[in-house]
Amino acid sequence: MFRKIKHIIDKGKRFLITTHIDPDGDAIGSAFSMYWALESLNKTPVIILKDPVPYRYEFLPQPARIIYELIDDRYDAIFVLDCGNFFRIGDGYEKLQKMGPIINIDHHSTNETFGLINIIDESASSTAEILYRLFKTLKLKITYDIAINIYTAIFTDTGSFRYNSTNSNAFLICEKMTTFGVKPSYVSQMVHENHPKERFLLLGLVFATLIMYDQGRIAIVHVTEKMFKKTHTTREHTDGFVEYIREIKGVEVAILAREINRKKYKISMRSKGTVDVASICNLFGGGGHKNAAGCQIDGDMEEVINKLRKAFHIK
Ligand SMILES: [Mn+2]
Repeated sequence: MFRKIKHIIDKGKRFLITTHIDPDGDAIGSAFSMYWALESLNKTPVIILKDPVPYRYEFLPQPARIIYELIDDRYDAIFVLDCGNFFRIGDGYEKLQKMGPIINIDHHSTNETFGLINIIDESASSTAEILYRLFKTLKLKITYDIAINIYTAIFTDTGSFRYNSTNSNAFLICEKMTTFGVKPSYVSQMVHENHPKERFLLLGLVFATLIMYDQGRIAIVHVTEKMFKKTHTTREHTDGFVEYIREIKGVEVAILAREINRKKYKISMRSKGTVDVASICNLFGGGGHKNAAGCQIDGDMEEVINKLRKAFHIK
């Protein structure tokens, strides 16, 4: 598979790179490292994003060619990275099929294999880990710009080397990236200690909504449009909230419900390992990993909680 991709890259010139909406560190780090990798091979990569780069990842070397609106065009290949469902690319995703062969690289167990080439490795800590293996096949010279993006993608997708997804490759690759000049303390500070104070005002409001079920094994918090308005924040400021909830003693599943409108919530679930939250989210048409998954549920907060209780068989 990697050889096939190498052949396509060798032959081609123009490449499009994309990832999922609401991009996280692996989405951004994978897309950016792919960009810098292709650039170093004298190719012309373009990144299409449907959301702005979250403030947490603005410290990463920013590619010059990022577009936010899809323009009808032809590419020698389209790399779709870290994206389990084709629609998760965002508005206009169907158009991509006609714009070039799709190369789908991902580590979500629920990946829909929508590409012409699909490289799906559930055992990988992150999509960036798979990309690093690809870069080795390409015999690429790793630059600092590539290295810091790979490091940050692995660092964030393993929850700073704390989650189940933390495997030996995560450490091996990150150690290797430090030899190209990546400073772990710098990445950690940029990712974890660089928030605007408004985020913490929002956090206070969100934590106050905490309810616990099933003898404290399931914890739910929610965030509303009103809370965003009051604290001058947006949904990107909730990044990491659900992970805090999981830190509560005895909690097996942490849930953050974000109001999309009065009748719809976006659900983020995190598990400490015993409960497979991807299968729960699948019941609602979502997906993800065993320990981290998401979906959307229709209804007001009360209805959403009732649906969740039913899904978890809580009386
Ligand atoms: Mn990922």
